Amino acid sequence: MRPGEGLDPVAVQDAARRVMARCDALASITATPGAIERVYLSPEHARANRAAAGWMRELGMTAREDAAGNLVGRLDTADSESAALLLGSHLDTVPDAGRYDGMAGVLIALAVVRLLRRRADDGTWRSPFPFALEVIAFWDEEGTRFGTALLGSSAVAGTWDPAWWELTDDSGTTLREAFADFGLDPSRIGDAARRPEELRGYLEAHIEQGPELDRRGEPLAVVSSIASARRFHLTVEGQARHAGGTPYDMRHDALLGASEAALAVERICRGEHHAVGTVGRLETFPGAVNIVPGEARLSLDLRGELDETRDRVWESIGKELDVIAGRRGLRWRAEEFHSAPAVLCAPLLQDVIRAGIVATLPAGADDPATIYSRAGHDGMALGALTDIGMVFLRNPDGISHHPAESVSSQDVAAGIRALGAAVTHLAAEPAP
Ligand code: HGY
Ligand code: MN
Ligand code: MN
Repeated sequence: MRPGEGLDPVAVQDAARRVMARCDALASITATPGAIERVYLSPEHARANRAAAGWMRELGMTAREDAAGNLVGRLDTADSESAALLLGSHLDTVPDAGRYDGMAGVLIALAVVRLLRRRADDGTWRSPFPFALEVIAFWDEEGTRFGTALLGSSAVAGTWDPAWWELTDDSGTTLREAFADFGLDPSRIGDAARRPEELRGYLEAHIEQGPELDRRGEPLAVVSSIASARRFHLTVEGQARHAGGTPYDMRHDALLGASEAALAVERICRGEHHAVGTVGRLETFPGAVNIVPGEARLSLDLRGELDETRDRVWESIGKELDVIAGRRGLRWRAEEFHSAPAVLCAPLLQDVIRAGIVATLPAGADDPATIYSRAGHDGMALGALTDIGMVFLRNPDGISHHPAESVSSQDVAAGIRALGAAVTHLAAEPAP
């Protein structure tokens, strides 16, 4: 089968409709009626895994939950010991999420398996390639429950940090307790780790979560790299005082200091082409209407195309915080709770993704765009284990981490064809 051929257009459209319908089905598995929220080691995690495991088994795949709660489906070749090409994305969400961030990638991967699998003589379904096909549904890509992101993919990459066991969620439940409540054994976390020789690589389809493809009027793009990330809890300390009796020249207002800091983050990052900083959460204490805020706690999500861009911006923000604190008689401190380096998508996997997208385009069309991902993805963790590649799907208006997040069935069909063709191209490459 020539790359990109063999995928019957009617079957692809049918597969795209199934992806959209199953994104809707997964959207109904939520902790928050009327919104989408599915966090790590929750009852919704278990329900989503059960649904996806059923979809894997109906394709003739085996399906198992690994020691970190990720769901792993496998379609063997004739040799059950062969290395596997890993496809997938994540099924956990941010609060009040859209229904395609992560979910579309897992379901597009299953659609590709459905379209590429072949019946063996004994009637079982097999991977027709020199590698098995695995589909993984990672958990805790977002870090919504415990703050630190990429927990599930870090377990698979073998980079689990034992310090994470003491992370707590908003109710004070530790990650260790949540593991046990979910039915997982913390002492077996190492069993989730895969060995490099087991894998041929990792390919993920994901909505762009930005406006570039929409602005270009193109359905798909090759991803060159995934931006680096650092996340902080910032605390600004001033002095709580009477809101009426305290003249301004005696105030050390933590909220105003934090507000200047948030504006400084925007100003400094706007000055850098490939860095972005966001204050997503701000709380004041004691938080009464008639008390000057004595303390402000804010989150900072910092990203850069390159680690050094991100770190340079963090240094500038720190200097600016010193100036603000000095002027207002405040103190500030930072606690970093997540850090992930930028990860390059492997050149070979960029090439097969590009060839896969080209296979979906009319003859003579321009080459597809190659863009870096400003959003984080599980590939940031998996890059420590194996080669990673990504294909982006157009995300109208770029809105994501919001219920208005969308993707068209047509672009999902294009994504299925492109990922399928990329897998076929990779199979034609000599094994490493
Ligand atoms: O936050 C991110 O960039 C990703 O969606 N987890
Ligand atoms: Mn996300
Ligand atoms: Mn995502």
